[in-house]
Amino acid sequence: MSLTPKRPCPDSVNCSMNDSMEKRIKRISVEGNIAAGKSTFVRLLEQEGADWEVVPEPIARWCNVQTDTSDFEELTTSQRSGGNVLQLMYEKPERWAYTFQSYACISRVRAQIRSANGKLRDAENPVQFFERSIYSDRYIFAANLYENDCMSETEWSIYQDCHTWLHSQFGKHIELDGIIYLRASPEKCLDRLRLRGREEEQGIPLEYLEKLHFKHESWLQHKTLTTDFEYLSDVPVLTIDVNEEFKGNHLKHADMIEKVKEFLSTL
Ligand code: UDP
Ligand code: DCM
Ligand code: MG
Repeated sequence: MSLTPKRPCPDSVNCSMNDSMEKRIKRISVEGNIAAGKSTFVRLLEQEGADWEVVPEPIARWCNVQTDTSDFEELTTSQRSGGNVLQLMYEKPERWAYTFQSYACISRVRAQIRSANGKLRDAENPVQFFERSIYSDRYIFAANLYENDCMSETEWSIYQDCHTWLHSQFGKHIELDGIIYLRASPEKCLDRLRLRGREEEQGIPLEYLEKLHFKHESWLQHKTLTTDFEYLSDVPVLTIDVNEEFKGNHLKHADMIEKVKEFLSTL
């Protein structure tokens, strides 16, 4: 058993007065292609017990952009309805990719930081599971859009600069101890994407999922992707094949939970 924590305990956000007990939250990101099954999987984890907390991707915000509710006191219901920046991005990526990716990253940081709160205070072995991370935002999605000419050089430079700054400010609250990679073929993801039927995504072609798949593979399988965040290359990865159905299969659920527990015990 290692006596040196891989990630130093940051401060009061995650370490209460029990610092002396070296009680700290482990943070695990659940990564995977669009519609691989991440949300389904984290819902299973959430049911596992009081020591485990889940931070879902703030997709609702992306489909209905809102400012603080107090800003809308004078507005009617229809005026309050926010824009759907996910839809805008898929309809016209060269116009909206930068806007979407900036907002996706900021809203994710906000959700993940807000979550470091009371629920886990009394947990013996507190774990937070994030649905994706700011690393996949940048190195999978934003990079892919830039490489496919949906962001200009200037937009890409600004995005990277802001991302690096966000990490320098909030990194200590959202840095990862482990990654769970839900691995599925692009074809399987396309099936599930259609099954889920999120309207904004129905025009996504297989080719787009293939590009994202190869990026996930080079990051988490082949480990050939380099990032600006040195610690990331040493973060352990648990890969779970999700090509086979697991939703509603209790035997499979138990098996997956067991794998996660085993993985956590090594961190
Ligand atoms: N799904 C399924 N079988 C599985 C896992 C997922 O049919 O074993 C379905 C799930 O109900 C949803 C779609 O696949 O309709 C995408 O799953 P999810 O939203 O969990 O994927 P994510 O995009 O979060 O990775
Ligand atoms: N998404 C994106 N860029 C990001 C993060 C997410 O384009 N940085 C998109 C991909 C999906 C949706 O948002 O359309 C997230 O849903 P899912 O959980 O299905 O991957
Ligand atoms: Mg999801």
